[in-house]
Amino acid sequence: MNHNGQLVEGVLKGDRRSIARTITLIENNPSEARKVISKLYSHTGKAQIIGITGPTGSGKSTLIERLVKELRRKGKSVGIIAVDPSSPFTGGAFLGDRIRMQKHSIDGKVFIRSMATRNSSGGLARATRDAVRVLDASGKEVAIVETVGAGQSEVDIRKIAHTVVVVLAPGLGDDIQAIKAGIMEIGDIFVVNKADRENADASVIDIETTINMSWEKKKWRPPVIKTTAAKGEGTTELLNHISLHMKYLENEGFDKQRRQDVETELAEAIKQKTTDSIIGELKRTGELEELIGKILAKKTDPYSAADTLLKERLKGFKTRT
Ligand SMILES: Nc1nc2c(ncn2[C@@H]2O[C@H](COP(=O)(O)OP(=O)(O)O)[C@@H](O)[C@H]2O)c(=O)[nH]1
Ligand SMILES: [Mg+2]
Repeated sequence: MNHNGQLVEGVLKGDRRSIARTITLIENNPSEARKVISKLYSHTGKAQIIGITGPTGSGKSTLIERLVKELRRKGKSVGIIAVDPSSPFTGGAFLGDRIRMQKHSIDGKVFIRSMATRNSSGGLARATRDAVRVLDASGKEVAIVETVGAGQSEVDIRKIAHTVVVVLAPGLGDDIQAIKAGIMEIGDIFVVNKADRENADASVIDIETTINMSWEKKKWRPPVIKTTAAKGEGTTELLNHISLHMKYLENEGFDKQRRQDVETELAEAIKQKTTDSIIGELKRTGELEELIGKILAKKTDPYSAADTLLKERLKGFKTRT
């Protein structure tokens, strides 16, 4: 069996080293990783995927630690992917997360992994989605993805998670206003963490008011839950609401959403593949250099050059690009 085959077998057995290596492959060698993901794909779709997002410092990691504890108590296996674009491997927050989470990783039913921004333009989003698939295929019943919210991350957590939990904290002041603009549409559940602070109730009312303005009747109405993650308070209620949301999804337009996601992903894969092969060939033949020269000399322009190139190579496709 080749190396990829061993990885696939290992992941399917839930072997943590294979899971870790596959995620490393996803980060470092996307084209090789695609082969592994292709083999794992039919084994995915079973895990419940929860996105935890919100500004740095609101208590996401602390909350996740509590959720994991409760899920473990219920006997569920859990995988966690922490995406933190601001802190790669030297970041304090990352180390803090790691040390706190370590308690759980001793337990064989919990897998924790952090991912950092490496290659831009969709790279991290794709890597995160595929990493979640690895956890799913490995048999983790719940996969939790931690991301920094509101336009600060290129990862669109809505496209990855079944349920998106937005974690805010009182006392973020004006930040809350700015954050709310981008974050209100993405939350299925809102959490006001650090409820031990005095202005927690004001934050809850504030968020409730905002939800009431945008919420369309008959649709899921995002609940607002107070938690004190530091003490483990409110986490049971949060888990209950996550389950309720999952039930809601099972009854409502869930499939339609997934169709849309698959279409987007397929389109992305086609784009990637065609771009890679066309650019690759142009580089090999030296045509790319030649074209760049012509564009620089104003003999042609990037649009016309692309049109001419594609006309030849995409014969048979009727749609104009
Ligand atoms: N007072 C208070 N502090 C908390 C609570 N939850 C987390 N914190 C603290 O807030 C800081 C940021 O927490 P962290 O989980 O790393 O936030 P993240 O950046 O959103 O992942 C840490 O110092 C936590 O100990 C809470 O419920 N109450
Ligand atoms: Mg964190």
